[in-house]
Amino acid sequence: MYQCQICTHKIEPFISFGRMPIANGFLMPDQFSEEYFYNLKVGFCPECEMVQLLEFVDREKMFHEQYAFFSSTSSFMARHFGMLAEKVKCSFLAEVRDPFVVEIGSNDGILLENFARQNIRHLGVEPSANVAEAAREKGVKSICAFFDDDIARQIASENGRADAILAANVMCHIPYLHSVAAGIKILLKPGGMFIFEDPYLGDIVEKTAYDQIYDEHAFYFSLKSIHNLFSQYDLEVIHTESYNVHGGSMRFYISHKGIHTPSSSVMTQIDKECIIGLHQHKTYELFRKSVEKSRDQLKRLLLNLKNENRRVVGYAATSKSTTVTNYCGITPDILEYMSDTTPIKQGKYSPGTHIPVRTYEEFKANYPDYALLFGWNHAEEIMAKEKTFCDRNGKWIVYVPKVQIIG
Ligand code: DWN
Ligand code: SAH
Repeated sequence: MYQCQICTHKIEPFISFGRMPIANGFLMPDQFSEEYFYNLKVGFCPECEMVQLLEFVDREKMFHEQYAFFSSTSSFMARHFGMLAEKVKCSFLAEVRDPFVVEIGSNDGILLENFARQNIRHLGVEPSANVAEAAREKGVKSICAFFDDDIARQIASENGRADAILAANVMCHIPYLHSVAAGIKILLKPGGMFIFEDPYLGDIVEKTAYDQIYDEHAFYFSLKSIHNLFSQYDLEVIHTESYNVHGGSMRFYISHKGIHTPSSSVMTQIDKECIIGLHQHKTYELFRKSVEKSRDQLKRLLLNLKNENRRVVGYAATSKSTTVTNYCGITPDILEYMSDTTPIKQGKYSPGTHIPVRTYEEFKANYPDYALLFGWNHAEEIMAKEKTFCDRNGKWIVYVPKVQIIG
């Protein structure tokens, strides 16, 4: 029996992807024999409505001094975070003397650099030492730590409380969310705002975006599950916004209870969640069926191309690709290599399936017949820069929201 991480109620499991390696555990051949695996399974808590992993990987195995994901690899995301920073400055910092901004999971400083440039007091909390160092090199103050209530207390006593606490694509990575919520309660000024965004459960379900499910993503949030958690700490969701980044994300604005009147977005979103059935187990059973269908279609398509002797390579060695390659059985005989712009991944091999990861220059120098778009969430950015690939008859294979060939 599995217990909910949030409310301890019994969880209803609904999908299992089998044995999985660490999503960002790109490795060298001499490490293959010691590769770490766990069981990737997901369940729904009928009590507090949190969708969550059933088995967790130790955080130190995922977030360390060789973390492979650098946020600044997407120029679209840099622009997205630039706009978030402007919004925070105008809406929440403009009236404050000497404001202070904290970011949880600040990675290479992609968001905080927008505050650092204007000498706005800030602090990033980032446990992966290599990306934290990249942020420092940009002038972004960063401490190397996992955020929790102890760190929150320490930051508040050394710097005072924060006017804004920001967190992008990190809250869903933290299994011990009670400690995080307690930390927000301690660190946030009475009139301050906690703003976080993560891939949204409604989008994952509606688009069959099953590759958002991997070790780092402990939770898949709905507004209802977020409300149920934070209300226990006298914190309330006062506004939500949807964005199309990372395949569909929800931004939550949270303040101390009773300070702001919630906007109409909150009730509207709760109603929408009811309509799409995020509160019902049967929605997740249907999701599982769609995932299995998607896997079978992608596998069939790739095997057909292999039989026709077509060259197929992966485009972007994303964390998400680890779920797809391992779950669908995509091996080096099917996929020649994966192209990626991140130096730390290049020359290594994909977790579990051991497909070589090569440079982007290699892709450009010798275009394949097909590119399997593992970075489908960046499709607009990627397709805009890959016009020559299409002009030379190259085709894209995408699998979200459905398996299809484009071009
Ligand atoms: O939640 C998470 C999100 C925010 O980022 C983390 N757990 C880890 C990571 O997930 P991901 O690896 O699936 O992220 P992306 O942003 O979908 O993919 C990034 C990878 O794609 C990088 O290795 C760089 C690569 N890439 C590329 O090769 N060419 C990306 C772009 C935009 C490109 O043009
Ligand atoms: N905010 C960035 C990075 C997201 S990747 C973006 O949106 O692109 C998730 C990041 O959270 C990683 O850099 C990881 O090291 C960090 N992280 C994981 N657990 C954390 C925790 N408990 N506290 C703070 N950061 C954490």
